[in-house]
Amino acid sequence: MSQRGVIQHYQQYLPITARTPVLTLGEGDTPLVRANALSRALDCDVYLKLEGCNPTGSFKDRGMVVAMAKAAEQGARAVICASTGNTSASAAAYATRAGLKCIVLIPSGQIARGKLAQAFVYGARVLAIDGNFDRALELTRELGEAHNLAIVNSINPFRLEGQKTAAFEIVDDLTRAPDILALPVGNAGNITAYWKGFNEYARLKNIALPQMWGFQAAGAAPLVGGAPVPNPHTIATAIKIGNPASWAGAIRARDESGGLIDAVTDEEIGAAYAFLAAREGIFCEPASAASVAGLLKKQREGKLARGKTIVCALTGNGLKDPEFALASDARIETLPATGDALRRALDL
Ligand code: AN7
Repeated sequence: MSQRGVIQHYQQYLPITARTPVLTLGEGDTPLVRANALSRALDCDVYLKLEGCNPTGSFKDRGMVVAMAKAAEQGARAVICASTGNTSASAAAYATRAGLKCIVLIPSGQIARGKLAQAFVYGARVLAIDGNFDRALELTRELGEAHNLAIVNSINPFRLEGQKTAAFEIVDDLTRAPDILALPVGNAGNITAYWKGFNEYARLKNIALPQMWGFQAAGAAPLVGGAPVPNPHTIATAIKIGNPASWAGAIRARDESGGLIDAVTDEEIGAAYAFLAAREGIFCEPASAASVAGLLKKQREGKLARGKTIVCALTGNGLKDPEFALASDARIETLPATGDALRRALDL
């Protein structure tokens, strides 16, 4: 039993009591891998935090395990969440683990297929609404409060408590904080949680704090524009969010760290996604590539100094969204089943 999971590993830093069930699916302890090609491209020392290696394939599992354990501890009968996909996959898995019913509200037709498959297979009640994520979150708040359902979106503070552990792991691996932590920003729970984690660890371990660099998709960039976006649009469906719940937390992380929140276009996201897969051997989902797209943009603008130590949070696994992968570059050659045909095709 090598895998302890977030609750057991980090209980001293989490609001865990003797009555909290020690749930785990083996979340956390994800790889921090050096990105050699990206380091050369940026003239920096760049590492990728592979959050797609979590049990349901995204960073959400770190916070979900804590939120679900607390919901079980507090005697919830069911949990509810709104989701652009990853939260629903994680909630469905951990609810099953905790023996709770799970209700998921998703924007109809706007969820990557892999995530939808997960929510169904883990046994959640999946309801698609004729509206976007922001509306689904409003409805989640309404139903959760009125009917005593535990809300497991990142407005649940236990989610952020669990998610902050990614910052701890990065500091433990590097023996310091990076100069810059780059990540995609949607509902802004993750940037808020990372900043909390770095600050707590800084007090305990006397380390310097990183700058927080958050990146939103250009068609869904309320934090960059300074106002909610009523009809957000982007290929990166995970971060297609127009009115982030943790707005204030994101602004605080940006300002207190001397960092920035900027926008990247869908084209820039697609290029970074392809770069990571073809040059680094790392398959993340489109939203995750926004962090790398942002770094490449800043470097082009001359706003990234050389020699920095950078960690990019790659928040979700590329297998979540096979349609995006195949739509962008599907060139499958079909050949006769003979050695000669293969030799001709391969110039052997
Ligand atoms: C891969 O699943 O909001 O800024 O409902 O799935 O903490 O919202 C997902 C968000 C980045 C943004 N990368 O994180 C949901 C959901 C991936 C994501 C984000 C999400 P936040």
